[in-house]
Amino acid sequence: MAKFETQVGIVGAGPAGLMLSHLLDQHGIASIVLEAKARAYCEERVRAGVLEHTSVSMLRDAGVAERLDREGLRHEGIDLGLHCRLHRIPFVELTGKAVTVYGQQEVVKDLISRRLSDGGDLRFECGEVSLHDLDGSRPKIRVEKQGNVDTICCEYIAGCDGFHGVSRPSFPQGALTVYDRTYPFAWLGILAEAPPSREELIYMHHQRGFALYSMRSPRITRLYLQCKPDEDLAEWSDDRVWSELHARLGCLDGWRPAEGKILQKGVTGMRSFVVEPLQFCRLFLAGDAAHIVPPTGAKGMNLALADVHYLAEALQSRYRENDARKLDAYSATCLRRIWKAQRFSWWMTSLLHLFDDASPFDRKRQVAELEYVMSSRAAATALAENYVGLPLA
Ligand code: RFL
Ligand code: PHB
Repeated sequence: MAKFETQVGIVGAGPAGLMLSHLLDQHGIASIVLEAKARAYCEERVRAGVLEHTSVSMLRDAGVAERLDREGLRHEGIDLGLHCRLHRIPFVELTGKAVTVYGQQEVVKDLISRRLSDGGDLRFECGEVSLHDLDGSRPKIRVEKQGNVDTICCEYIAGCDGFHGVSRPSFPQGALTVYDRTYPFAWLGILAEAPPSREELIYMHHQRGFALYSMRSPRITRLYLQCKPDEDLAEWSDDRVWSELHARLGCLDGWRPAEGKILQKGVTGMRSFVVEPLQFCRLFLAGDAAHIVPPTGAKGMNLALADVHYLAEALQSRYRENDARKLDAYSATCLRRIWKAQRFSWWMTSLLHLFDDASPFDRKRQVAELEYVMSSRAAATALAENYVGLPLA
C-alpha cells in the first residue's frame, strides 16, 4: 500500500488525458495519469483519423506536431456524393483552412513518447480505479491491483476515461443531466492494405446506405458502410465487403476504391450523448467521458482535445494567479462548443444516412438538402467551417 501526491490526477491515457498531462507539464503543473490498458493497446487502437485545423494548431503550439507535420496528410476538401455523383466541398477556398488525416493512435503514440521523455508519470495497466472525497479539498484516486492498493491524493481530478470509464458514474446520483440519442444504424469499418486511389475523403449518400471512403497513410485505406446496429460480422466475408463498397462508392466517372488485404473489420454504434455539467466539486470530465458524437462529422477526438485545452488553461489560471474563475466556468465554456459539434455531427449523420422509418416526404427533403449543400456556396461554407473546426475562443 503506497500513497502518492500530485496536483492533478488524470484517469485515462487517450488523447484527452495525455494531452492534458502534457499541457499541464508545460505550465509546471504536476499530474499522474492512470490507464487501465497496456501501452501497446493504447498505441494500436484504431479509431479517429481526421484532425481539425484547430487541433493541428493546438498540437503545434504544444510542440508535439513534429511527426504530424511530416506524416499527416493535408486535405483541402472532401467530396459529397449523391447517387454516385460527386461534388467537392473546397475547405481552403471557403474557409482558408484545411484538415489533416493522421490516425488517433499516432497522436497517442506521439503524446506518450513526449510525456515519457519529459519524465511524466504514466501508469499503464494500473488496475481498478475508484474516486473518493470528491467534495473535499483533497480528492483521492484509489487504485487496486492484485490486492495491492495505492492512493493518489490530488488537488483536482480530470476524468478523461472515455465513455465506459469510472469518472462519470462517480458523480452523485442526480448531479448529471443526460442528453442522449441513438441512431437506427451503425458503421461497418475496415482498414485495408491498399494505397488510397483518391486524394480526399468521399461521404456518399446511396440508396443502399451511406458509405465513407477514408485513409490513414499513403499505404492504408479506411472504409465504412452503413449497416444494422446489431450487424453480425460473421456474415461479412471480405468479398462481400468489397462488393458492397464497390456498389456504393463506384462512381459514374468509373472510379473504384482500390482493393487490398483487409487488416481489421469492426462495427461501430452511433450515438449522440452529452452530460451536463462537466464538473462536480474537484472532478472535471473531458472528452468521451462527457460526450459522444456519431463519427460522421469526424469530431470526437477533436472535441476531446478542445476540452483539455480549456481545462489546462483554467488550471493554469488557478495555479499561477490563484484565480478559479475559468475553472468555475469550465463546464459552461466547453458545453457551448460541444453543443455546436453535436449539432453538426447530428446534421451530417441525418443528411447522409438512410433512415428505415423515413417517409417518402423525408427522403425527398433529405435529397433536396444534399443538393442544396452541393449547389449553394453559403451552405457549403457552413459545412466547411464546422468540419475544419470552430475557433476555440
Ligand atoms: P478515449 O480515447 O476513449 O480514452 C479513454 C482512456 O481511458 C481508459 N480508461 C480507463 N483508465 C483507467 N481506469 C478506468 N476505469 C478506465 N476506463 C477507461 C481507456 O482505456 C482509454 O485509454 O477517450 P478520449 O481521450 O476522450 O478521446 C476520445 C476519442 O477517442 C473519440 O472521441 C474518437 O475516437 C471518436 N472518433 C473520431 N473522432 C474524431 O475526432 N475524428 C474522427 O475521424 C473519428 N472517427 C471515432 C472515429 C471513433 C470511432 N470509434 C471506434 C468509436 C471513428 C470510429 C470508428
Ligand atoms: C476515419 O478515417 O476513420 C474517419 C474519417 C472521417 C469520419 C469518420 C472516420 O467522419
